[in-house]
Amino acid sequence: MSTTVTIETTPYSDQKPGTSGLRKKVTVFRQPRYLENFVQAIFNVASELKGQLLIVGGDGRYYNQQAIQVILKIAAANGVKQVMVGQNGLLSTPAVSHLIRKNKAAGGIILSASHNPGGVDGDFGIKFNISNGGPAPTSFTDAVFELSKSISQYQIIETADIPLSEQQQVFIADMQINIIDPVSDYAALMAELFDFQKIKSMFTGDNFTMCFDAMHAVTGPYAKEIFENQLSANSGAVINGVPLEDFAGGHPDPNLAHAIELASLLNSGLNAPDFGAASDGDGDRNMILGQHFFVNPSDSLAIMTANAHLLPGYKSGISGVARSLPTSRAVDKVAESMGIRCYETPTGWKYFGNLLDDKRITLCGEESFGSGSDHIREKDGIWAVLFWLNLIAIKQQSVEQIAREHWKQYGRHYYTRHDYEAIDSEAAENLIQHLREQSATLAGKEYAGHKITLCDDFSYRDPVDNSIAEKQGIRILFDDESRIVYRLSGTGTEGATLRVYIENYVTDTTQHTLETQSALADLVEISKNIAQIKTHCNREQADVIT
Ligand code: G16
Repeated sequence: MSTTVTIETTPYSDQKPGTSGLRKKVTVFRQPRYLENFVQAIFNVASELKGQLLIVGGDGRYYNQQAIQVILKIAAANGVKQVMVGQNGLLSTPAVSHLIRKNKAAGGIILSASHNPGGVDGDFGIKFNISNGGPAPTSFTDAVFELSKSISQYQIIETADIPLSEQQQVFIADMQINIIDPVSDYAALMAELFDFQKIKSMFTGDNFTMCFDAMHAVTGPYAKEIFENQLSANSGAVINGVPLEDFAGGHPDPNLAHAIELASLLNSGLNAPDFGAASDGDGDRNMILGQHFFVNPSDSLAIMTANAHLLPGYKSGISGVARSLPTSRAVDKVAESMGIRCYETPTGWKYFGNLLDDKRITLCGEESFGSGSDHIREKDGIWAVLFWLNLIAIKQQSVEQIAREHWKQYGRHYYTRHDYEAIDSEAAENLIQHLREQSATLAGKEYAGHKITLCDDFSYRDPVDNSIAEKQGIRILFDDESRIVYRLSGTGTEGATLRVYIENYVTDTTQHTLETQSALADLVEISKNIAQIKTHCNREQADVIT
């Protein structure tokens, strides 16, 4: 017989969620009552969960299954009526978002630290999604943080762990738990949005080949079912497809620095696959590659916007688009020519939720390898891959041809992000503060022929609920449509990460074949000078350049 017990606890002071939930080292999460405190704080704030359905799953990283057991027992003690859990504790972030919406759940808890490394000494994370399927807004995460600082007890049902390896129905006290296939509902949604028959014919009839790198993270089972089983892609189309607790020691971040096996395959000459893609730990990010060709995520959003009407799920057109502040302004050019609204939001998918719910936008995306649409309320890695596959099948063009034609029509935004990682937090804050202080006086100044027209600290008023987000990044606009943005990452777990985003807009097609870093070299130097990066952070060069 299982009974609810109340456990006395002491609060922690560091449970402030960042850009996307609470992310910390596993060793931090494993401190006594650390996870329990945070989960109880979620249930206290999300009182709507009582008597309702909750979705729970994660990216399979170390501590995923242990955390799910704790969440189930606390959920039962807090009056949740029913929980859906992915088999083996696995659910991608987009799949959770879809399951919340499809089953009218009151919310979902996702265990993931996204693209951060996993394992005993790696990172872990937890975030709450609300009933629209999207990440909880800042007002919610602020309330959880406030509560976590004074929490004195939590409720839990002390009972044996629930086996998660079989699809079955079990109970903890009165709470029903359904352990479900993580893939099938999500795959069915994808088949509604895209022309699976057309993509399949490309694989079976045209000898088209692809390689998808699941990076030993959550998308392996999704990719195998959708690409290999349903779309008959070439055998071996999915690599690193078995989810592992430590991602085989890798960094499940779909970019050229971390998806090295995939990148070298696509650059391997005559036998290279026609199309390459990768996703991250929890399956919401994507990287798109052609043979010897990288699609910048900001360009990907612009190309999707320009072509969405060709795809079944979007044939009635799109209402508008949104991008985060640091995402390049390539999509703005498309929106302008289509006569639709383009919103600029702070970094974080949560800011797109209201715009999607209000039907102001259909597509949205971020420079951080994220794109998505109104089909769910999270960014979606496999969705982006299917979007590109469907587009290639329709246009019968290579990835590179599609991108180059796009640049010809709309101009090219050369774009790069320079990350200075694990710098001293105080030094990073000082650098930003220094920029803020300078901002009023920078307009009008000229650096190597680029004249500054505007410098400010970006703030955003949500047009739907009028909430305001301030201090979201320093942006510097130049008169030739080039731009530099500075902000501190909200997802790291060590010190601070300064991100510097640099772009330049070029309409002359004869200048569209330059190597990105050389095309932006002068602006990179300007970005170092204006922010005095060496003085503040003692760094000559960025640690990661994407
Ligand atoms: C999260 C957010 C994204 C954001 C990204 C980068 O992605 O969901 O909206 O763009 O972090 O954030 P930052 O620059 O603050 O590190 P993910 O995939 O980590 O959940």
